[in-house]
Formats: sequence, structure tokens, C-alpha cells
Amino acid sequence: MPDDWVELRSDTFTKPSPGMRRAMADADVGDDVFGEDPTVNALQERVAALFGKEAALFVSSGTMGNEVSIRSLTQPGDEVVIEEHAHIVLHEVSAPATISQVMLRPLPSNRGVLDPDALSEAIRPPTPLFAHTSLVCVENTHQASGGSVWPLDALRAVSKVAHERGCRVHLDGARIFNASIASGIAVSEFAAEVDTLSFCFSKGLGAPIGSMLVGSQAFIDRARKIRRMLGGAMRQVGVIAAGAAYALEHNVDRLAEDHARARRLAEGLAGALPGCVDRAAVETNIVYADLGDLDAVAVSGAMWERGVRIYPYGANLLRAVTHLDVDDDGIERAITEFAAAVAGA
Ligand code: TLP
Repeated sequence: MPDDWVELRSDTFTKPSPGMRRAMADADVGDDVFGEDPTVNALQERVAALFGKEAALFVSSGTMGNEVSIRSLTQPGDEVVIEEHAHIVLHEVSAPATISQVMLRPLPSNRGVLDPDALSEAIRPPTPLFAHTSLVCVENTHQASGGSVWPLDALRAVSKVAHERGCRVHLDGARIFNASIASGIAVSEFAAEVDTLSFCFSKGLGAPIGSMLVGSQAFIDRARKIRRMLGGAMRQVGVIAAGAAYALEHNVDRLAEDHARARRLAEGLAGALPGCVDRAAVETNIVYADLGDLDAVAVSGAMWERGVRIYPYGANLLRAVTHLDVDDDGIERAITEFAAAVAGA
């Protein structure tokens, strides 16, 4: 086995750089359950200002951020309208059903973007025969569509319908900085269209742990209690927040490099297996390759043997995610090993 792996399974695999580790080791800390961790408090204030919201709350993960939001914004028995391939639907192990006791109402979309008319139809009328629809959840970038970016107008149109019908809007912005760098739209512009937003430091931004929730002060006050209820209130968490602050400082603008490498990877994979990647669909750092009849586990297994880790996302579907621990050489190696693996499959 080579010791210089090319790790493309996810941007969650990034490891803290020496500079980030130093910042974490040197962090000034206090008990965050008492609101006395200066590093956490500074980061929350900075993020709230950056996103143009009243307040922010540091949480342990993207899943925690989404689930705390849903619990904070709904009542048991409510319905939540959501895109059918959202992370909350696919990968949060039915948490809305257990933690919040809500029903999800999944809708089809165009690359993650909901249609405002379809949304309007899905929101239940306020009669005794239906559940109460209280929340609409959207995701930007949209992971399952290959990291696609919501156009601001589309987000505005969807939020308008939701708000007119009395629903609030939560944006799962795990990769909102990828969306911002790819589109040139400030994160505050996306945030302005929604009530609450969560994003992750632990993906392309390269921190080992941590996500943030932003919204009104009233929402954050409630979210703080729910976080506690779920066991997510932590103590000297400044050690972690310092890594997140470092990520915000150093690793945002460089996301453009990850996007360029994703485009190069898409081109290389399409060269090796024509038609397997829709290159136009690669807007940020995620590349899906449809292998047709080829078995994704067999192809990824052959690549693994040769030092390239890529994720078999479906029976015939591979996913690769670029990030700060994969350089140009890594991308070229991945293309070479993909070509060898499909030729031998
Ligand atoms: N996504 C992970 C897997 O869980 C699929 C990945 O490798 O892409 N929202 C979105 C859009 C996400 O992609 C993820 C993680 C999350 C939320 C959850 O974040 P964590 O893993 O921190 O709970």
C-alpha cells in the first residue's frame, strides 16, 4: 500500500495543518456552557456579522446544526417540506422523526433547486384535515446533485413562497463557502433570504470538527437549549473553535483551487470513460461518475489497491470530492488509476 494516499472520498477527510494545530493548542478557553469561552464567543460574533444575522451558535457537526434547527423551528406533528435528496433526508438517519417528531415531505428538484409552484402546492392548507407545514429546508451547495449552487433568484423565489405561507426556511449550507466562491455571491446574501443557516468548518475549510448555526437572537437562544438537550453543549470548546477560526481566516479563498481541480478531474474521468461525467454539472468540489454497467465497488476497490480512495456512492456511481489535502498530482494520479480500473473492470 502506498503511504501517499489520494483521499477523494470526502472533504471531511481533511486533517488540520500545522498552523491550525498551533492555533488550537494556543487557544484561550473557558466553560462554554456558562458562555465563558472567549474563543467561541469571538468566533460566534464574527460569524454572525459575516452572515448578517443577529447571532450564531457553535455546534459539533453539520447534522447537529440541521437537527437543532429543525427541533427549534417546529412542533411535534408538523410537516417539513424538503428536497428529496437532501442530506437531512438521505444521511441523518431519520433524526427529524425521532428528535423533532416531524414528517418530511420530500419534493423532486432541478439539481437541488425547488420549484416555487411545486413548493406552494406542497405546503398544506390551514384546515383541520392536514398537518401544519411550518418549515422548508433547502441545501446549498446541493451535495447529491454534485455540489450544485442555488442561484440567488431561485432561493429568493422559494423563500418568498414559504414566508407568504407562514413557513420558515432553514438552509443547510454545509458547503456555503463553496457556493459563495463559485458564484461570487456573498454568504450574507444567501443568508439574507433564509431564517436560519448552518454551515461546516469540517469540510472544505479543513477544520477537524465544528459547524455553526446563524439566525435571529430568539432562534439562537432556543437552539442553545436544544443543543444542551441533545448533549451537544461542550465545555472548553475554544480548542475546537480556534481551528474553525483559523479555517475561516486561511481556507476560504483557496476553495477556488478545489473547484478547478474538480473540473480537471471531471475532464479526466470523462476522457477515460466517455459520458460518465456531466462536466457542466461540476460547479464546485464534487464530481459524480456514472459507470453505466460497471460495478462501483469493483472500480473503487481497484483504485484503492493503487492508492486512490474514491467513494462508491451507488451500485454504478462513484463520488470524488476535492479539498485542500489533494494537489494537482493527486488529481492526475486519480485520473490515471480510474482509467486503469475501468479498463480492467
Ligand atoms: N456530508 C457527508 C456525508 O454525510 C454524506 C459527505 O461526505 O458529503 N449537510 C450536507 C449537505 C452534508 O454534505 C453533510 C455531510 C452534512 C450536512 C452533515 O455534516 P456532518 O458530517 O458534520 O454531520
